[in-house]
Amino acid sequence: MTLEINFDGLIGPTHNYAGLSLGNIASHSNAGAVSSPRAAALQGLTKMRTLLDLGLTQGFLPPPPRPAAHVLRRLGFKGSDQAVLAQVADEDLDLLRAASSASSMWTANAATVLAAPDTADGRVHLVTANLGTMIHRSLEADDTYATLRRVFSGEAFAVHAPLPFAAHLGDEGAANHMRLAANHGARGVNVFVHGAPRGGRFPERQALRASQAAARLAGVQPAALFAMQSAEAIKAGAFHNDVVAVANANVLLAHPQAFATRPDLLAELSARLPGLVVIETRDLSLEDAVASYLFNSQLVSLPDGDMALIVPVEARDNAAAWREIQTILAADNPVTKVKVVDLRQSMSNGGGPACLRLRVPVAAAARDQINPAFLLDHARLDRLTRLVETWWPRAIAPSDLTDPALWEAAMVAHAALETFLTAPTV
Ligand code: SUG
Repeated sequence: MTLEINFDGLIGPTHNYAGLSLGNIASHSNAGAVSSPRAAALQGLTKMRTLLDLGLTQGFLPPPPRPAAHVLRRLGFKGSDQAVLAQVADEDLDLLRAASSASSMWTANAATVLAAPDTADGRVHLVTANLGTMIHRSLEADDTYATLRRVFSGEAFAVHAPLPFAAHLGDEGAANHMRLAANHGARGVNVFVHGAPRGGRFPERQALRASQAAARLAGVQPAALFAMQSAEAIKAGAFHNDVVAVANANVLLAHPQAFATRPDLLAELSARLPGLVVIETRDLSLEDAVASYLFNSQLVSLPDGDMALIVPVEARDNAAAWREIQTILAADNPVTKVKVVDLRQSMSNGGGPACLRLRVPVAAAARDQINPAFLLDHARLDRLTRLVETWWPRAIAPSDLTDPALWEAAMVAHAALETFLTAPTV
């Protein structure tokens, strides 16, 4: 029996609104606001609890140390962590902001995951994303690679290093990849969604060559499909495909303007996957899709075989999106349940339910090879919640990013988390 495990990013102690992501409307419009790392992390943990309560298996990935003094040292800054940070605060505030971002929380960008039935050697492949388009995100890649090797250390997994960093090889991981299959254990069709330099006002982050490399590294078979994002979707603020489409097992939920190559893609998918269910919204503008994050819902298979949509409160509060959700629930398809989750802290930086999780499909033997420190049950979730309540800062204003007291508080929080990870599991 193959299960899909959702690994959510634990939101880190420096979560803040620095407006770092061009083309991400929420990040842009909340630039300079006061964040609450503690509330953000608790909202994320409550989402994880919702999934556990639905009977699903839940894991998490820890945030890398931020501010990232260890990365700044590679740029020539010297001395203790505090000395490095003080020097960067003085010389290059933008660099300090990039090094303070807690953006690793959006683990849909951590790696592209290729399921064991679809790979040449029958292992689960994780290709760490280089996130090369945005400086603050690119600083995550090496730490993410180390974390993935720590979590998925068994031979059932192949964890690949990030692709070389180059504008032509931008790779944003699972946010631009969809797997469609009769079920999680069956051989599937892998769809890689990419952009291209088309002269639009926003960057197109995923390069076709990067997607091709991920498919090649894992030996994806049968041949993967490559689909171009529509320029209109990117222009409306869909900086990743998972802002306008989500797939689970044999169901594809998408905005009709998600793909530049929609007719070809849908025809090819239907030919390859008998039993494919395509749900497209009927009356939702791209603007409402981006504002509500309806397509950034998690679409999950429940133990009883039905599917649930885990939607952000913004999708409930957007009249057009909520109507579409009711239509989906009433129609003849596997989606029978909706759960509404409050992720406002993450949403204000453009991260919805699906951004916060990396899906890893595993058969029982592979499941046993996952480092148990990164799997959660209710007791461990309670412990993690208490840890966040104790150590995570309550608020970060933009000016706090240069405050040594914040750096110290973040280091203490990271150390407490490391103790949690290395303490015997309960
Ligand atoms: O890369 N936001 C992230 C949001 C990523 C969402 N992930 C998926 N769609 N899968 C990004 O744009 C904002 C950080 C800031 O502005 O401080 C940010 O990086």
